[in-house]
Amino acid sequence: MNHPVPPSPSNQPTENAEVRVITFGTFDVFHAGHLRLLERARALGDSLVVGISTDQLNFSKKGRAPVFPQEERLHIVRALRCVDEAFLEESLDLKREYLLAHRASILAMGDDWAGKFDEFADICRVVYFPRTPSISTTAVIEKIRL
Ligand code: C2G
Repeated sequence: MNHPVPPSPSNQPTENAEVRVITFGTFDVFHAGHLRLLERARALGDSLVVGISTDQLNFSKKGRAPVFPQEERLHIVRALRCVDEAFLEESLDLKREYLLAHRASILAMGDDWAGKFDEFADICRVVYFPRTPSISTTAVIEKIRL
């Protein structure tokens, strides 16, 4: 179930303003769960910008280097039809700066982050989508290892 946080005035799109959606992720060993998240996020607005975790940030988040280096993950995500723009996310602490810099109206994330970004409801709408069950980068890596 989506957990929309009530919209607030500041980044709210006026009548004809472009609804800019933003999301963040590592998107390593890209799979259908990642694609479904991006397509659902894009469908919320007029454009989608994606923050791709740097290799260093991923290491600090997950304690391991990603399989695909940041430039390749950035290239893959930028090539997707549902993605209008992508940039490298250097730190989890810069979210508010990224939201303002990209004039985001909506922040969309998978519900494994449910509630974690509600603090940004003062500048944009925050939406959490149900994760795609039974697929994850970790499970893909395990499968390949076997
Ligand atoms: N996702 C999903 N279903 C899956 C796997 C992932 O919907 N089966 C979603 C996640 O919820 C996330 C996005 O796909 O919204 C990217 O997932 P990850 O690459 O695992 O991203 P994560 O490491 O959680 O990074 O600043 C926030 C972080 O950068 C998020």
